[in-house]
Parts: sequence; structure tokens; C-alpha cells
Amino acid sequence: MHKRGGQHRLAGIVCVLCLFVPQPALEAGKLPSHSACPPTAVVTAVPAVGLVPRDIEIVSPPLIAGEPVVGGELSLEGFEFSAPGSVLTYDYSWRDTLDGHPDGYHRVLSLTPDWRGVTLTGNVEASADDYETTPAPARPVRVYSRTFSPDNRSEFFARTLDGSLWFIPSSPAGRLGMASTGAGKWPKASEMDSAGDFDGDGRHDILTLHRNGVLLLHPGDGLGGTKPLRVLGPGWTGVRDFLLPGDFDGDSRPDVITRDDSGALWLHRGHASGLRPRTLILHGIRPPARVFSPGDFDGDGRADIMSLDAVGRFWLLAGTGSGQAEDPVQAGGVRFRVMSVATPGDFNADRSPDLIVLTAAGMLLLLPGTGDGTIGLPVPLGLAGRDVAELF
Ligand SMILES: [Ca+2]
Ligand SMILES: [Ca+2]
Ligand SMILES: [Ca+2]
Ligand SMILES: [Ca+2]
Repeated sequence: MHKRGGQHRLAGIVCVLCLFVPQPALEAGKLPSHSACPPTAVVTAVPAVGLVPRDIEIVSPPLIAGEPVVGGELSLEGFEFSAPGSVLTYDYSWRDTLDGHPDGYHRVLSLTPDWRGVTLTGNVEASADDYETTPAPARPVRVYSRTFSPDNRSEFFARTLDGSLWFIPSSPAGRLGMASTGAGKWPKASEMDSAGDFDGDGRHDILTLHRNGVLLLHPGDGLGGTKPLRVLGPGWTGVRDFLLPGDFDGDSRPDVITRDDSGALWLHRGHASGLRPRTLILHGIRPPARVFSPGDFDGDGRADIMSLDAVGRFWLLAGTGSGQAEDPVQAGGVRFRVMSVATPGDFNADRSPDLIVLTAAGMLLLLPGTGDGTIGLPVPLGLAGRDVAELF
């Protein structure tokens, strides 16, 4: 049972100072009368020479438990000190790489967005009577967020005409949070989509499709940028666009769905080192203005596909969970002339995935999913800048 030791530690410092205050010589067996120095076993045991250091050995240093992800918690665990015959108390401290103490002296540290990118280590000091060990440091960890924006909340992306990419997280109230931009320009792609975590490292990724028929994975680094890109396979010529439903066939690996020029939808099942050859999901959907995947829109636990027709109606093509889709059913009565559609997952934190659309008038609207496969009342989020070319 470890106690928080901050107050004990302070008392220890006061007592050490007391040793340097001139005091009458102690009679053997009697305690000092100075009121700031409570009697201790050490003083009574060795009265004539004051305190004798004891050995407190570090048997094992602490480990940082918990995932170092924004919104999570870290705690110091697994440490062991040895001091035979003494009752130990413990002090905890967290240090960043600049040796600051950003959040005081707690065993558990809550990670806010400010922590992203910071390398942290935790220390535990043990003390017994008036002696302390040197700090036992834990192996450092670097804090990341799963998303491209630091908040680790649902987000969508806006690509501008000059090729830069903005990450727009939701606010706690389900509105627009603080947008940030990634480093540099993105390669000119005919299609981009956010993949969630495509490669399984816990950080969200982006896929881009290029006119030369190459699909690229841009693995997110959890710090707002990307790691070196990977080619997911050539031979994507004739692919008009693609969508990322998560796991569409129920094997727990994320898949890719493509649409060809005839409007047919194809499933490319993910496996350990890439994608398997495509299998047909549906022949051409008429009229295929846009196709995208919101995740599980009807609440049956299986990823779904949606389409938007030329007159602005939304359709749900419910996934069967085994790589096929049901016939289209209209997803409620909303109807918009839409320039672009983003699939941010659950943006307003009511546990149902939502859509965000850019209207022809330049307005960003939240189209909340109701959880039963339909779209609820649209919520205006604000005006998009004139230079927004695409949402995803
Ligand atoms: Ca990833
Ligand atoms: Ca799969
Ligand atoms: Ca579903
Ligand atoms: Ca929602």
C-alpha cells in the first residue's frame, strides 16, 4: 500500500534543518525538546551523534503503466525499495525532457492535449524516517494522439486549393474545435480519405489515390504528421474513387472499397501485408454521385456504405458483415446540394456516426446519424473558407 508522501517529505526537510540549529547537548536516553522535530526512533537509538543514514535500496525502478495517448492516464507502478525495519513512504514526480515538473507530484498523470509530443518520465523516491533514496526513474514515454489534431477527438479534414491539409476536431459540445494544419503540401491526389488506424499502430492514417493508378498509405505519426509512406499496390487505374469502411468483411482487418467507372463497388480485403485481389460487392449503382462510408450507420455493429444521388438524397447500403451490402434504402428525408462529404465518425459524441457536408453555399453542416440508419436534423457548423477544395 503506497501512500502519497508529499507531506512526509516536507517534514523530513524541516527536521534536517533542525540539525543545524544549535541545541543543548542531549542527555543519553532523552529526547530533544524542539517542537518542530518530532521524536523519532533514529534519534533515540543513537542520541549522541544525531541521525545515521540508512540504506534504502532500489530493488526495481517504476514502470509507466497506461498508454501514453492524449485523454488517457499514466501511472507509476511496479517499483520496489528495500529498507529492512523501516516503514517507507513514497514521493512521485513527472518530468519532461527539459526537466520540468509540469504536473506536480501525483502517482497518476492525466494527459491533456498539451502533452502531445512531450517525452515524459516518472520518478519515485522512497523515504524512511529522515532519509530518502535517490529518485528511481522509469523508462521514458512519448505522448501521442491517435488523431492528426492534438485533441484525440473525432475529426475531419479539409484540403485547400493550394494543397495544404487542415485537421478539424470536434469541440466538447460537438461543434468545430480548433483547426490545425499539417506540415507541407500533400501530393496531388485524385482522391484522399482518412482511414482511421489502417496499419494497426494505434495512430490514424490517410490514404491517397493517384492518377497513375497507385494507392498510397500515409501512416500518421500521432504527432500531427506522417511517417514514410507505403505503396498499397499498383493497378488501381480505372478506379474512380475509394472509401474506407473499416472492417467490412468481419475479419477485424480494415478493408478498402473501390468504385470503378461503371459505378460498380469492389471490396479489397485487408491482410497482414496489404490488400487481397478485389471481389465484387455491387454492380453499378444508379446514379452514383458520391459513395462513402460512415462506419456503422444503422447500429447493427457492421460497417455500412452510403451514397448520395444527383438530386441530393442520401442512401444507406447496409453492410452484411461478410463483405456484401444490402440494397439501398433512403437514409431519411434530408436533401442537399453537396460539394463534399466527410465521415468523421461520431462528431457530436452521442455514440452514432455522423456526416459533415460542405454545401454549395459554402456552409459546413453536421448531419447527425440517429443510430438507426437515418440522418437527423442538420446542424450548421459555420462557413468554410473559399479555398476549401474538399472535405474527407
Ligand atoms: Ca496507423
Ligand atoms: Ca476486413
Ligand atoms: Ca451497419
Ligand atoms: Ca453522432
